[in-house]
Amino acid sequence: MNRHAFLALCASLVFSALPALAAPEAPETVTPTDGVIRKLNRASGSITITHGELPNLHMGPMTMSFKAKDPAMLKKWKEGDKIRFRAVDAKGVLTVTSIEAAK
Ligand SMILES: [Cu+2]
Repeated sequence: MNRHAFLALCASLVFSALPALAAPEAPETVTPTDGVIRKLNRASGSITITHGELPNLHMGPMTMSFKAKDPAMLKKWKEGDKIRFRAVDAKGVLTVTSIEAAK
C-alpha cells in the first residue's frame, strides 16, 4: 500500500466512525412508545408526556418533560392527545425525535 492509499484509508475510517460518535443512538432504531401529552411549551420546545416503558432510556412508566428535537414538531399537537413517540438521550438531554397519533 503506498502512502496515498494509506492516508485515504485512514480518512475513510475516521469518517465512517463519526456518525457513531455524533449519534450514539440512531432515533429510527428506537421502538415508539405510547404516551399522552400533558403539557406543551411551544416557545421553549418542551413537551410533558405521560409515557409507557422506554427501554432505551431505562425508564418505566411516568410523567416527565422532554425537549422536542425541533420545536416546530409540537405545532399540530395539543394537551390530552394520545401519541406514539420516540425519545433518545441526546448528550444528556432527553429528546423527543418523532411524534405520531396513537392508533
Ligand atoms: Cu420518563
